[in-house]
Amino acid sequence: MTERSLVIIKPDGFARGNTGEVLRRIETKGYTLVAMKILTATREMLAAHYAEHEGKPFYEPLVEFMSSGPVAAVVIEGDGCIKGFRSLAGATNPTEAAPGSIRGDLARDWGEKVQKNVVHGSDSPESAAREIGIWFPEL
Ligand code: DAT
Ligand code: MG
Repeated sequence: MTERSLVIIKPDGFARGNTGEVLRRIETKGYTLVAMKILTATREMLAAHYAEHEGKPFYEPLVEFMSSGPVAAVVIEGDGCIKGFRSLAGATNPTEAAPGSIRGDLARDWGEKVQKNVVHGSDSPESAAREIGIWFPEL
């Protein structure tokens, strides 16, 4: 079924100039770019986006990190793209992410309280709809 996913090139990836590389992998895979913007997220947006993680030890460092600089937010489209992008992204922990995946190739552990892993990708159709509403209310 054709679906959409929210992808974010996080502040670490954006600052290191990885946006083009991530977009290249998405396009090479065959997914379509539907909308894209560069912005610095507010704490309010991130509180909504990461509501499921509130109270966890990495929550505050995560919100701090995600609001620390510009990100590229992208809506992608294609059959199975939610699961497909999660596969392109690789495991959450960049040390465990397989070589060949975005996180496996472009990210590493820096010994901080939050794992900086270059990209976000929605994890279900429900999350995708909710997250696209936060980042692209105009869609
Ligand atoms: P994902 O981004 O793979 O969906 P998640 O939703 O569980 O992972 O967590 C959101 C982000 O928070 C994740 O990309 C990196 C950070 N994070 C998750 N678990 C962590 C942990 N145990 N320690 C440090 N940072 C963590
Ligand atoms: Mg997640």
